[in-house]
Amino acid sequence: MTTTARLIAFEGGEGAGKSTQARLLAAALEARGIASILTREPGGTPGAEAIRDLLLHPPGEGWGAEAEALLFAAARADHVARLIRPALADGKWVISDRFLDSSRAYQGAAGALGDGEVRALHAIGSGGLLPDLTIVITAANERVAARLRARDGGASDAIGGRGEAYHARVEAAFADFAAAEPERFVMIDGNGTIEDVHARVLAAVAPLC
Ligand code: Z5A
Repeated sequence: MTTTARLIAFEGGEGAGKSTQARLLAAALEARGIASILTREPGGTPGAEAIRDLLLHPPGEGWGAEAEALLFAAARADHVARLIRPALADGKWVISDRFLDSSRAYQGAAGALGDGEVRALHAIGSGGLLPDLTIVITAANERVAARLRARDGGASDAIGGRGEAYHARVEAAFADFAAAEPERFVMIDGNGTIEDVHARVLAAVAPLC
């Protein structure tokens, strides 16, 4: 099937179900004959995956707020230039598990940088590329905690391991972004079964197909 190439980003807090739903959406598009690639941030290219490791398992005393934001922007610049833009130019849909709005939420709203600074880094690094649709998945804290306990057994990385207040600011930031730009964002209820949530995602994406 011929459709306009689209960039779709999944966003939300840790364990909300983004990776699961990104995978299911890519498979559903393929089943309809829509060529798509599934990717993630930080990561998606060899260089960006190497930066991911530096970010999630920092050497030494860890990164300062500015260095962390620059590393996320650098990983995204490589990802956009080497994978996302070529795929879009090829007519493919790109489904990204996290993108710019994670930097706006984690390094901007919950961290030490302002939204203007995060967007300025994105303008320099990635030409300001924005998703056609950003799907924010939210789920009740206790459900998410149970999912993460079952999957990770309490282990976390440098960012997932930050305090509750930090993660609450991230959640609030995604809701604020969605309220400010309703044409680019959709909030999806991530409670219920994986299939329930997938059906909500398909309904949100249908107008773009
Ligand atoms: N970060 C940043 O600070 N700035 C940036 O610019 C970017 C990222 C791009 C990346 O870590 C970290 O980097 C992240 C933000 C920061 N840290 N935090 N927090 P990551 O990629 O390793 O982690 P994540 O993005 O938070 O993903 P995650 O922990 O894998 O969560 P998820 O993708 O939302 O969930 P999932 O893997 O789909 O599901 C989690 C488990 O729940 C799994 O076992 C599923 O089978 C299960 N699951 C999913 N959905 C359901 C439902 N509906 N019912 C029952 N069980 C379910």
